Amino acid sequence: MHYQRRPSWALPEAAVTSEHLFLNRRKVLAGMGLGAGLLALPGRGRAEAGVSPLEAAMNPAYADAGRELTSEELSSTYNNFYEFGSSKRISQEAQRLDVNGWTIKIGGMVEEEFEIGFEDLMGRMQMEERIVRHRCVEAWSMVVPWTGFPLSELVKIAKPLSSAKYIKMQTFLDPDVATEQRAAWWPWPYTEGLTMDEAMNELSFMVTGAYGKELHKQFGAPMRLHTPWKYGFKSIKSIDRIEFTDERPLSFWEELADAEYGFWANVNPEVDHPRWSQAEELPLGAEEKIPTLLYNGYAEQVADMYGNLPEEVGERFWR
Ligand SMILES: Nc1nc2c(c(=O)[nH]1)N[C@H]1C(S)=C(S)[C@@H](COP(=O)(O)O)O[C@H]1N2
Ligand SMILES: [Mo]
Repeated sequence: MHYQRRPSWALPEAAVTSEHLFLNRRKVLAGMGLGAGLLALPGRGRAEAGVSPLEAAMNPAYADAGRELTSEELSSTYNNFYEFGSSKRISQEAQRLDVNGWTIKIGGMVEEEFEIGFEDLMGRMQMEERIVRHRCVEAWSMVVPWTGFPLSELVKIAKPLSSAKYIKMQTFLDPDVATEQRAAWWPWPYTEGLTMDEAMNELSFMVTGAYGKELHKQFGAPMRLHTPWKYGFKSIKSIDRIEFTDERPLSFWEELADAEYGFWANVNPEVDHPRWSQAEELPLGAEEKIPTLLYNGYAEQVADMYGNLPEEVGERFWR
């Protein structure tokens, strides 16, 4: 990757943060038409424009999550990435992941199957930044500034057939690197899926960076999904395979415990997990719990999609 600026890891933390916030303020202003030509060039991909993740323009619709940003120190040292172990402290283990030469296979019900290099894909995308809430099914939450592009843009490149009803995504499989993948009781590789409507929703986001830097490995480098209105386990990390299908994909946690972790997993404070309440959540670093919101507070963007769901989905829709 050719960076216009010094890579972020070469900067002391304090400098990174202030520079990052400074850039964002400029870009939000520009996005609202108040700045002086500082917005990233519209219609141009990252490689073409020769910009780094630091250059992504803030999406003004998601410039403020209405809650305090979670510090990078906390969010990057408290992770769920079971490939590297079932504790939250896997950030060191995850550094074993090698993202050089990463490719993504795209197949199933598409006009033509293909494989694309991560760098290539990035070059074709208009990068943006969004600050969004994340609610884990375990009742902790965080607010992170992600960089990336809408999943819908990737779907356009993939050219699914009109008969495709779902998108299925998978994480890499490499037990040499991910030690927990040697344990046979897990249904590796980690798999997740969305309906095509959900995949095309503006909130479905492919994350390739966080806090104005390249994505840390423990966050799911080089590319992970983020669906902020669903419980966190839907937001699959380190994706290397995408398939379009007319059959509902069976996801990792659903296969393990379908009474607890369903396909839909939409956030709802009124439907408890079988073993705990979902009414509240504890933001990482906070002392006190806060109320959990319907669709994690994103009903405006997503509620429309669920008007005609069949009765039999019932409670499963919320877990
Ligand atoms: N491949 C993979 N993706 C995953 C997981 C995982 O174990 N493996 N955990 C999920 C869960 S439960 C959550 S809450 C989020 C955590 O993301 P974070 O570590 O960036 O906070 O990632 C999700 N994506
Ligand atoms: Mo989670």
